Amino acid sequence: MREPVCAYIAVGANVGDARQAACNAIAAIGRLPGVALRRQSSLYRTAPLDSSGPDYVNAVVEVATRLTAPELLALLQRLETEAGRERPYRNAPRTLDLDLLLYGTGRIDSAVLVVPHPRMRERAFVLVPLAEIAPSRVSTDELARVASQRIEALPPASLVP
Ligand code: A4P
Ligand code: MG
Repeated sequence: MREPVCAYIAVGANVGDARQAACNAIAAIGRLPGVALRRQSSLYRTAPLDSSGPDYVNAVVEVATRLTAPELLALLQRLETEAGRERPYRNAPRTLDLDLLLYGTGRIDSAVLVVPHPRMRERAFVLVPLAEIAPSRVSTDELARVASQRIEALPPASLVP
């Protein structure tokens, strides 16, 4: 059987109850066959970047998986659809966006999957939560380059009245 691979997934939502959608998505990722949830970042409130609508809720999770990257992407896309995701146009506001950021040390460049995610290093909403759970994967220079993008950690749900 294939050895498990460490992968990182970005979770984003900005339509409806985005916080609940992100929490539900993280729980659902942990239930996927062939996927074990290893770490999850805090939830962050972030300003839309190249996108419209309300603030996003973003997070990053680390998983160990025996799935191939295309198999994992297919299951993530199924979770997006189950969460009511519609795709009227690129970067439209979304109930749930699940992007595969890193898959081991693998590099993939196919028509349907590019890994590492090509825009992840430009985005505070990816780099800040990734640095929280995998500090060795993000440099301080990279964090400095996105420091002007608005992002704030949300308090744990149990502290919200
Ligand atoms: N695809 C290729 N590589 C990947 C990958 N590594 N992970 C393909 C996931 N999908 C990948 O994605 C379009 C196609 O990309 C998929 O069919 C898949 O085969 P999509 O999710 O259907 O469409 P999208 O969301 O419009 O594109 P994408 O690439 O996810 O958008 P971005 O560039 O990730 O931007 N601002 C804040 N604050 N927070 C956000 O979360 N998200 C975006 C989405 C823009 N602004 C944001 C946020
Ligand atoms: Mg996406």
